Amino acid sequence: MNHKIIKFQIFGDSRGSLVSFEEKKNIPFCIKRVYCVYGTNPDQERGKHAHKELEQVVVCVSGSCTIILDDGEKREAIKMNKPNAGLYIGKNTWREMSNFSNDCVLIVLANEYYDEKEYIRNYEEFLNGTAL
Ligand code: T46
Repeated sequence: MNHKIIKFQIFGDSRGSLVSFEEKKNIPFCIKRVYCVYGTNPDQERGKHAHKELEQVVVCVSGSCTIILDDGEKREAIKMNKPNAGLYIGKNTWREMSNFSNDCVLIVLANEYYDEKEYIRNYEEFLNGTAL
C-alpha cells in the first residue's frame, strides 16, 4: 500500500512539546500547500476520494480521528491521535476519515496546490483506475 507512518522527533521540556516539519527532511517532498481540518462534527465523515498524483502528510495535532486507506485491494484503518506521527498518503489511495473527536485538528502538508480536477471522488472510477 502507498502509505506509511513518519515519526517526528518531539522537542519537549518543562514548557511543553514541539514538533517540526521540514521539506525533504522529515517530509519526503517539497511542501507547496498546508491546510488545516478542524471543527468536524463527530457524526460526520470526510474524504471519500483519492488523488491522481498528489502526495500528502496528515498530522493529528489535537484530538483523534480514524483514517481508512484503500488501495483497491486492501483496506487499513489508522487511528490518528499523535502530533509526532504523520501519515504519508501517496497517489491513488482512497481515504475515508471518521470518528472525529470534538477537538480534532489535522494539519495536512501537500506537494501540490489545490486542484479539484486532480480528485477522484467516485469509488467505482477509483477501482477501475487501479485495475488498469
Ligand atoms: C484530503 C483530506 C485529508 C480548497 O479550496 N483548498 C484546499 O486546499 C482544500 C484541501 C480544500 N478546498 C475546498 C474544496 C471543498 O470545497 O474545501 C472544501 C472541502 O474540501 P474536501 O471536501 O475535499 O475536504 P476533505 O476533508 O474531505 O478532504 C481534505 C482534502 O481535500 C483531501 O485532499 O486528502 O482532506
